[in-house]
Parts: sequence; C-alpha cells; structure tokens
Amino acid sequence: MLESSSGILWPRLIAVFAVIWGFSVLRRIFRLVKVALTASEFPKLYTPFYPFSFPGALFTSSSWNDGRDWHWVRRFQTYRQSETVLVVPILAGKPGLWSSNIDIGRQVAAGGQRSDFIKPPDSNRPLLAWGMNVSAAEGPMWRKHRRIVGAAFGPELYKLVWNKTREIYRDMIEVEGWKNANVVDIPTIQKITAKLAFLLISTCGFGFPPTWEDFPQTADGSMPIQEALRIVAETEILFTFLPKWLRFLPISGMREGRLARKRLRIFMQDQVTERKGIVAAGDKRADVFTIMVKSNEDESSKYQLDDSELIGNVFVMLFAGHETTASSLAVALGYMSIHEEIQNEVLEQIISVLGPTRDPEYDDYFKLDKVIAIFYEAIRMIPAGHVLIRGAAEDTVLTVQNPVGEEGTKTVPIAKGTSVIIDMVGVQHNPRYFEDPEEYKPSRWYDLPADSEQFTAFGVGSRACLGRRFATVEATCFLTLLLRDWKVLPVLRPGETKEAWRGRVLNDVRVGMTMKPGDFPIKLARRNPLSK
Ligand code: HEM
Ligand SMILES: *[C@@H]1O[C@H](CO)[C@@H](O)[C@H](O)[C@H]1NC(C)=O
Ligand SMILES: CC(=O)N[C@H]1CO[C@H](CO)[C@@H](O)[C@@H]1O
Repeated sequence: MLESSSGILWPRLIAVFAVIWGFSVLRRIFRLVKVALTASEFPKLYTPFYPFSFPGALFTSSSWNDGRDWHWVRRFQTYRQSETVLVVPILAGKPGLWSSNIDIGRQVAAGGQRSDFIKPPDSNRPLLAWGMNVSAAEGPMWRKHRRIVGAAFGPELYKLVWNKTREIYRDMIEVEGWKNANVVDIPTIQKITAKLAFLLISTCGFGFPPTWEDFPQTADGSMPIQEALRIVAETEILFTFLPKWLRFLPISGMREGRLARKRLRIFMQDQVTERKGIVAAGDKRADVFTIMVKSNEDESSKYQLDDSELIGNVFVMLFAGHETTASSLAVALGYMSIHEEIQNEVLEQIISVLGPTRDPEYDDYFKLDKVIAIFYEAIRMIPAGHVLIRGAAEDTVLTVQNPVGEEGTKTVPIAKGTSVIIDMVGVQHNPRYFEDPEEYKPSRWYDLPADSEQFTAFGVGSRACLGRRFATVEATCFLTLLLRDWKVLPVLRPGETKEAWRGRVLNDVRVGMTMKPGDFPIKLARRNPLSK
C-alpha cells in the first residue's frame, strides 16, 4: 500500500513542480524577449543575475557574472558608448537603467515636490528595519522627518564636531602611546578612522563622553555597543538580501548578527527615554539626538515623530555616517601616503593658517580648503555612497544629454516602475566632468565654496547628504592635526612601486551598503623627531 501510494505521489509532485517551474521560465523568457525587442534608447547589457538583488548581490564580479561590485570593476568599460545603459538580467532580477550622468541624477534623485521618482521601498529595507526615517521616507513624510532631523544640523553642531575631533585626536595620541614615538606603524588604518567616526557620532550624536580608551566590558557580559554596531554594519547586506529564514541557521555569523541587532535595538530604546528626561529637565545639550528630541517636543502633534521614528533617525546617523566617513578618511590617508608632493602642498597651507603649534578652531575650517580637497578627492575616487537608487512612481520622461561633443538633448519615455540607478562610480569617473578621472588630484577642488553643488558625491538637491558638513568638518580637523604632526608613508612590499601599491590596495574595493577599500596598513613618521 504505502509503497504504491508514494510510488504514485512522487512522480505527480515532480510533474506539478515541473509545470510550475516551466511556466515561470516561459514567463521569464517572454519578458526578456519583450525587453530585448523594445528599441530601447539605451544600449543593453546582459548579465545572468541582477547585481543588486537576490542572488546576484551575493557575488562579486567574475568573467561570467556582474556582481554587486560590477560598477567598480567595470568602471572604465560600462559607459564608454553611452552614459546610460539598460542592465538586463537573464536568470534573476528585473532590468534597471544605470547612469553615469549627473544631469539625469538631478532629474531622478534630487527630491522636490514635483519629482516623479522615489526611493523604492526595496532599497530602504535595511533602514526601515530600524523604523521609518529621513533617509527612507518620501513626500510629506520625508519633509516631516527632515524638519526634525535637519534642525540639529547647524553651526552649533559643527563647532561641537570640530572641538570634539580635536579632543579625540589628542586622546588618541595619548592612549595609543604615540606621544613619545618618532615612527608609528598602524597595521589597519581603518581601525583608527572607524573609531574616530564612531566616537564623533556617539559624542556629537548621542552626547556620550568621548574617550579613545576601549569601552569596558559591560557588567552583565553583554556585547559592547561599539561591537554590536560593527557587526550590524558588516552583516547588514546578508540580513537585507538573504531570505529571512536563513537568519535562524545555526551559523556563528548569523547568531552574532542576531544578537548584535537585539543589543542595538534595546540600546536605542533606552536612549529615547533618556533624552526625553534630559529635555524635560531643561538640560541644554548640542548633540543631535537631544536637539532632535527637543524640536520634536516643540512641534505641534501633527508634525511629531513617534518613538520608533526617532530611533529610526538615530540609527540612520550611525549607519549613514559611520562607515562612510571612516572609509573615506582611510582612503584620503592612503592617497596621502603615496603622494608626498600633495602632502607638502597641504602642509604649507596648514602652517600658513595655523603656524606650527596653534590649536585649530572652527573658523579655520573655511581657510583650509586644501585639506577639504584631499578628503573630497578621496570620496570622488571611491564614493562611499556608491549608488543613488530611484524608481519611477509614474509614467514619465527623462531629458537625456547627447554624448560629449554633441549639443542638445533628447526626451526618453520612462515607464512607471522603471528602476533608475545613478552610479556614483560612473559619475565620479565620467570624463565629461573630470580630466584624467582616474588620477587623484585634489587641486580640482581648491577654492571650492563650502557645500558647493559642484561636488556631487554626497548626492544632489534637497535629498543630498544631511551629514556632508558633519563629515567634512570632522575630516578637516582630524587631517589638519595629523598632517601637521606626521608624515604619512605607505607600507610597500619588497620591490613594490607606489603605483603598484595603489593598484593592490586602493583599487581593491568591497561593496556592501557602502563602497570601501579592504583594510590596509600605513606608517607615520614624526615631522619634528623628538631627540631621545
Ligand atoms: C564621507 C562621508 C559620507 C558620504 C560619502 C555620504 C554620502 C551620502 C549620499 C551619496 C547620500 C544620498 C543618498 C541618496 O540620495 O540616495 C547621503 C544621504 C544621507 N546621509 Fe550621508 N554621507 C556621508 C556622511 C554622512 C554623515 C556623517 C551623516 C550623519 C551624521 C550622514 C547622513 C545622511 C542622511 C541622513 C542622508 C539621507 C538624507 C535624505 O534622504 O534626506 N551622511 N549621504
Ligand atoms: C570650542 O572650543 C573653543 C575653544 O577652543 C571654545 O571657545 C568654544 O566655546 C567651543 N565651542 C563648542 C560648541 O564646544
Ligand atoms: C510611513 C511609514 O512607513 N512609517 C513607518 C515608521 O516606522 C514604523 C516602525 O518601523 C512603521 O511601523 C511605520 O509604518
């Protein structure tokens, strides 16, 4: 009995699955043929899996597939014929338009009341997991969030950022034991810059005291919050793009990721409660979180954010501002290490503004444009915010510039639901905007007015990076102090040239939520050696 029934069951089940699968394959082929036959205005690029969806995002690029780092790996090929291309996945994912043209960027990514393009909910999944927030919201919801969050980003905050950076730099020199050293070997510069960026957000964002000393193990043996944040940042892409049930597999990485998320969530909840108490007690603090809670309490209830939204916005700061700033600073130092001539040029400005010993003040920020420029140029080379992801909310059109050398534009219809991706690597390496785009040349940005729209790697229009000034002020103060005291040197392999070092280290990028180079060491040599 049993035998005969299972003998019938299995072939039937298999037949049913085969039919379902067959239909989905047919549907896919039908769609592909339809896309292939549309006389798209843009060249089509075929690839097995869409680079930014499951399972394509799991892979890096190889000869047979464009993975999640494809825009970096193929940065000199993709846009050779056209600044906008249609990426068509054959096996999995939906087609999407990718563009290296910032004019298209302004049409789709700048926000504004009349825009037909939105950030698609899918691209916001990692952020929404922590509560709705300024980065994920759209329309009136976005304006409400940006009001509350934006209220905190003003001159008082930037002065605080500047002062705290200075304080943290001194503390770092002390705690790391560099005070009496003439030469310092830093095995992983990212450890230093990540700690700096984290401390800045934890002190100017949350109002914590900044100390370079490692956080003590918590009394109950739970994970230190810094550790939780690091793990969440590192596993975010897995948790976002993998099917949910995989999180519960007994793999140590998954378990750690789950624990870190839980730890961070409880931490956030405590923070909201604590801030409300501080505001109610009339304590005036300049950190973003307190000001945000305060301006929220001052709003009429119609415009107020709830607790989960406040948490969402705090998380955005940690998330959008931590890894981006840390890796951009590391890249700047990496480029400094192989460009002694630029270091000297910048040092000259630092000395002419500050002299050899005076403490830098926030007012100096505006005179240190060459220091700002080395940071900007590092972000241009490896844009930490590597894509602006948008989708057409309506049937609409794009005005597309003709290729370089040809005047005029053409109007291209875009169907509702079309995904448009502004490829920041493409934009920042586009020869339309940059001479010798692959060359690190900070002089492109000398004399650039602060917050100029000409620098596009923080995004465009009203939806551009809220933390741009925060990051730039922090970087300028830190680099000014560091470059005045120390000469930055690369750690070369035997016989390796600086150009080869750049290829091996700085051109080897990792793509997750941010784009960044792999970890690397640098060396510092004191400019005025201590006699011993
Ligand atoms: C070098 C460092 C940074 C880079 C390269 C960077 C890059 C970007 C880019 C490209 C966007 C636009 C995203 C889009 O339009 O889809 C953005 C948005 C944003 N950034 Fe940054 N960012 C940096 C640092 C920071 C810091 C330090 C903070 C906070 C303290 C921050 C907070 C935000 C927020 C809240 C948004 C969303 C704004 C909105 O949608 O209204 N960023 N960032
Ligand atoms: C920053 O430090 C200066 C002294 O160097 C001080 O006068 C100023 O009040 C401080 N500002 C803030 C916002 O901490
Ligand atoms: C408009 C919107 O999506 N608001 C969301 C804010 O965040 C909370 C918590 O994640 C959601 O429940 C809301 O839907």
